[in-house]
Amino acid sequence: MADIAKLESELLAQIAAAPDEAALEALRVSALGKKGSVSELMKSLGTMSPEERKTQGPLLNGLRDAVTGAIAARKAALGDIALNARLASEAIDVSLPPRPESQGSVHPISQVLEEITLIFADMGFAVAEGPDIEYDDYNFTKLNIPPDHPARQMQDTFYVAPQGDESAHVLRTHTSPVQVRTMLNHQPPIRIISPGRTYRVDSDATHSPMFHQVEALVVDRGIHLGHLKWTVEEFCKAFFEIDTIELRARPSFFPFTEPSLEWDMRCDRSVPGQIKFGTGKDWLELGGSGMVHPRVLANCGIDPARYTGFAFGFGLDRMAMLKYGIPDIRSFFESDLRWLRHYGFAALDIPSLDGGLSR
Ligand code: FA5
Repeated sequence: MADIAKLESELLAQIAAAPDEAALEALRVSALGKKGSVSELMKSLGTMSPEERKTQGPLLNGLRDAVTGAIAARKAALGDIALNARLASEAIDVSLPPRPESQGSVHPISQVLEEITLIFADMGFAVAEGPDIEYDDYNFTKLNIPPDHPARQMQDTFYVAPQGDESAHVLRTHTSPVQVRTMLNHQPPIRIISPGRTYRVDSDATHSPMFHQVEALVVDRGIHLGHLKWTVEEFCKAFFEIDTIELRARPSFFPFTEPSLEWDMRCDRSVPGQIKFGTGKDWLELGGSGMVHPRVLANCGIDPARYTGFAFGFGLDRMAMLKYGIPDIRSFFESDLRWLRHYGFAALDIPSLDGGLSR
């Protein structure tokens, strides 16, 4: 018994003093391995008389458990020590000035987002936001797309695991659920844009599984299609930085707007690799829009007998591609520094309506 207690205290002292994981592993093998000191003692149980086994068995089991527990505790402590040492050695002082040889630049998506926000702020729009992981109810049902409705197939959806409550969630397939969030929380007048990330099961040169949209929503008394047309027109003139543009509205279908329209802008693509706006015989697709469906207003607590509204949703990445001549949407998200140096914007050149959006 004295031997067991002595062995235990020796082993526990060695374990506590083990300087690293390799030394700890060597100790584990020498105590608990096939031929380890503790294992050998455990084997001797088989040669003992039943009486001896009754007294020695619990003592030996206690020894084995104490050594196993001490090794696990030391292993966790050594892991913490290693992590803290790594955190200390890799610490970055974010208050240091930038190195002159590594100049950062603004990503074209951030630039375009800044430009669009500025244009709409000038027209009196506030910016509203919503989460990337959205209620299925807000992404679809409240927007007049009930479960099992074929319109759900218009957008290939990433469904996500339950988020700890009863509600079904998705990665939002468009920025339109921000309309729902805004209307549920505010009565008209409403005038918002909501730029942000959106997700669909989609990937090629003009489609990305993660992309950006900007949504606009206006709800008030007497809002009509003329307001929608004027807003799209003014926005396009400011964004593409040209005074004359020609827009074309095509009838379309979205379950959450009635009537629904898609907008095209006149352009000239006769010179390969170039695009000129406001002239030419080609048309460029901008995005979808329409008058907010009365059922959507009612679903969100707004009286459709008193109020009407318009909404539109444009692809922000596509607008950046058009404005800055970027041929492939996937390159936005490849984190290639050479690409960013070519297409990026100087960090301190903040866009302004009078100083130039894209200087
Ligand atoms: C919508 O998402 C509607 N929520 C737009 C809307 C808002 C209509 C308000 C009416 C009222 P659509 O699925 O057409 O519509 O997408 C809008 C734009 O997002 C497209 O014109 C396109 O520019 C962009 N887009 C769609 N899928 C992708 C993708 N996978 N990658 C990049 N851009 C995409």
